Amino acid sequence: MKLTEFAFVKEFIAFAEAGWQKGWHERNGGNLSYRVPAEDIEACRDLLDFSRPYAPIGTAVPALGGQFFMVTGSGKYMSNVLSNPADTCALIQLDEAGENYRIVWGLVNGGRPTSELPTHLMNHEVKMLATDGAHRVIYHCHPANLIALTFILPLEDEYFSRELWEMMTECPIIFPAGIGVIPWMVPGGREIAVVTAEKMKIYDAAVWAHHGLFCSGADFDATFGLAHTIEKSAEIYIKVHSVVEKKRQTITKDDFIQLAKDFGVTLTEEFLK
Ligand code: 2HA
Ligand code: ZN
Repeated sequence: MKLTEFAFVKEFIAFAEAGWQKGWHERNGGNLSYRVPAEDIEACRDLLDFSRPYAPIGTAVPALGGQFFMVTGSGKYMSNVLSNPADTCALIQLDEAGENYRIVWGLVNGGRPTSELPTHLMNHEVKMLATDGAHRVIYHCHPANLIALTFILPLEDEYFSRELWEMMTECPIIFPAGIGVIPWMVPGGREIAVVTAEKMKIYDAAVWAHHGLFCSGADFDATFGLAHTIEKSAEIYIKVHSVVEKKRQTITKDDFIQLAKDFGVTLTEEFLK
């Protein structure tokens, strides 16, 4: 059996292709990572090569020490994952300290894991601890409508959360905590990773102003679904405000309270002003 025949790798590849089809991954934009369960690693261990050297992650994620992650490669195109996963993706293992990684499969023509590896791993650490190990997927994409909103709305969690909730009735059920907003920062390093991980302690999604979106989820479907919902909601905002300056009617605070009650979700109260 080849690694690409394992269910988790097939799902990873299908996810990358779906994101590409959505138009969220121009050129080498965006990246994806999956914290692989220990039993899957046991099942594919014979296919892994543990001879490659360790390299620094650029940050420390001690709670993730020893774990394995499927990641897209730095500079690789999401559009090529389906046709050539072994060239575009890697399975990496962290050392026990969670400070270095080594490639155990993939990137067969050279290269490194995603340039956003510090943010991916710091988000994985935060979400693993916050969800008792449930969350395993971290996804970064460049969806146009959400990025457009970062030029229009105040860069505050409250504005983004409330406006996105208002655009589609099921949004507050899908992201009841809301969404975090991070001002423009240089991507690719530890600094943006630290700020993003702080937001991910509270939310399952964070927007990087004028750049894109990060989402976390328990599985591939939930994570893709969250990104899709947020971007669709942003698209509705753009459509509405392309026609009128001000909404004629909307979902009200009382509507949100009723919705939360009936669906058994807790909405972040300060966003309901
Ligand atoms: O090019 O999206 O944020 C990959 C990225 C970096
Ligand atoms: Zn990006």
